[in-house]
Amino acid sequence: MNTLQPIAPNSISSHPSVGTIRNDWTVEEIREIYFSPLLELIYRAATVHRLYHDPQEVQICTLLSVKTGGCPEDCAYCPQAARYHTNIHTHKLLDVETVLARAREAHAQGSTRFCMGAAWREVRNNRDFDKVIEMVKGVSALGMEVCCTLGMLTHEQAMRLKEAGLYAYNHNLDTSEGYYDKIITTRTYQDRLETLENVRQANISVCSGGIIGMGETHEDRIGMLWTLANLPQHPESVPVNALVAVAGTPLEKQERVPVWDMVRMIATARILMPRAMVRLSAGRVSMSPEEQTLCFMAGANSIFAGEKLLTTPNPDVDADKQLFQILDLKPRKAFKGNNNGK
Ligand code: SAM
Ligand code: DTB
Ligand code: SF4
Repeated sequence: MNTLQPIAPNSISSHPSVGTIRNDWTVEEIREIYFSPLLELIYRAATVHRLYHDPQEVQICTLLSVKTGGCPEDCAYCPQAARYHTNIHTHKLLDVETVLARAREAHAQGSTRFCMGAAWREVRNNRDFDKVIEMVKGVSALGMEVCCTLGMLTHEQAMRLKEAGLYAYNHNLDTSEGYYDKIITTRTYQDRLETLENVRQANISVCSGGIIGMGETHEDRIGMLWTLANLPQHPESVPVNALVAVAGTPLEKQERVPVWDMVRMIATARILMPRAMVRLSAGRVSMSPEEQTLCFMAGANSIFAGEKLLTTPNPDVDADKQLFQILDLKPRKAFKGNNNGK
């Protein structure tokens, strides 16, 4: 007789709402998930992950900074804010052809999503925006999912990007509403939510997450997840970034966030937003292959590949290839529905 109980009756894995899509999570429920025993949390997240995704598939995205540095904002983590003295190579908007050449390279390396970032507070209706529109058209024509992160966006600008073929837009909440003004004072949480709403209204896939390791509390992390998971529709992509502490920024002295916190954050995001692609984003360069594996086990199914994120280093392409081989992971195809047909 087998007396082993695979799931303890009072464990979170047997919770009635495991794997259901909900937009009415309470802070208390999220807290309970976030603080549950780590292995139980990972198990539950892995279970939810398997209900909605092929666990062997990981989306490979490539980032390119199309306009670097000189940003008027005061985001305390960001090496591109003009007011901090960081050692980055600034440049104005790249040429369309340069960007398309990089996108073709990324595509040849197996990347299916190409994300272009600009150090802007917001999009302005000028010639630079016209150029970005051409970039979007060009990348889209390569058959890649094209994504942009350009700062705040109006409804009209979102519509223009959509018409050009934009697939996704990244705009992070970064942290909780309560901690937000410790990190950024030059725009509000409400501004961020409005941009996300404009993106959603234009029928563009929403990519929104945040950063941990900026001195926030666990409650702040729970608060950010609460806001994301209770949006009228969950973001299709949720990047979880570990702060990359860059010399010259106000957060330069922050200690590296423990991997356990990344795992908790990823697992909780996976349980709250089962259909989303949860992206193990910035910070991979200081994580061992084993630590990254724990993140995949906890439900991460997307990474940025390539030697650089926007301005900071990322793991070697060869090291990533090796890890994919060891774990038997395969790159996810472009434009695959987020619900994996279920
Ligand atoms: N300027 C645009 C904006 O703020 O939306 C787009 C680019 S911005 C660099 C994109 C995101 O990168 C930020 O919202 C933040 O979450 C992330 N990021 C920036 N610097 C980071 C750092 N040092 N460590 C981790 N994530 C960072
Ligand atoms: C996201 O959440 N992380 C990426 C992407 N969205 C744009 C950016 C990470 C930037 C890390 C710091 C840098 O390289 O400048
Ligand atoms: Fe500017 Fe974006 Fe960096 Fe903030 S995160 S300083 S808006 S580039």
